[in-house]
Amino acid sequence: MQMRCTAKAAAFGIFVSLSLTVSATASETVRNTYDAKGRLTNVDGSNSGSGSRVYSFDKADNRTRMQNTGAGATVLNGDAENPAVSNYAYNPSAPDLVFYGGAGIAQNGGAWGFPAPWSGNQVFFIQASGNTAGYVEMKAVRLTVGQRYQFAFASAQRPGFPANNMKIYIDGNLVWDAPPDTADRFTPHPTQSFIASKDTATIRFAATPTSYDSSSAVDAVSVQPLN
Ligand SMILES: [Ca+2]
Repeated sequence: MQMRCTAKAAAFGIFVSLSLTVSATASETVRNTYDAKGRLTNVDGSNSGSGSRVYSFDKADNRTRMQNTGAGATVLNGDAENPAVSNYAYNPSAPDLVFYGGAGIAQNGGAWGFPAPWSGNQVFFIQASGNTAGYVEMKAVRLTVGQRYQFAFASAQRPGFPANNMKIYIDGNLVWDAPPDTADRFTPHPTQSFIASKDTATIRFAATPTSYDSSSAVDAVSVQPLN
């Protein structure tokens, strides 16, 4: 835990701001800032998508407003790290994710034999066999309407199996239609850019149905605003 105090002389008095930095989770630090009266005025998250909350008060010290500022767009659970699975799991119960058919989460070093994850310790897998195919859906949130965005992801083939043509849809619109590049490593890719028409978007990574067993792995799904 880190504590930092600063004091500044102002024209009509002296105010003190106090910042407390605490580890909220293993991957995020949250900094709370208090004013001279001990009121919470700011909450800042370290993750790019966390943004800040700013609290305002009236003269009677009543909290009058909470404003979210600087909260960036993000893909919820887009790194396939939650929940942690043992080896692999088809259709796991996972926060903010929807799985269908032959799809799930695979652990690094597990039976699927995928190369090391692009990020973290787990990846998504989507599998086709018997002319059916699985998919995984995830949500992008905090999009700004009218802003142009681009999704990015990393993909890999399953070693020892034929490549599967992977399709990516954003709110039902096809933005990617190609197999992963290789089976020996993950390769990062951007998708086509798009202009947000609402503040959320659904991203689907789908295998293409095949009569034989073919699979792809996906990791590190992210969204970035473009200028
Ligand atoms: Ca991952």
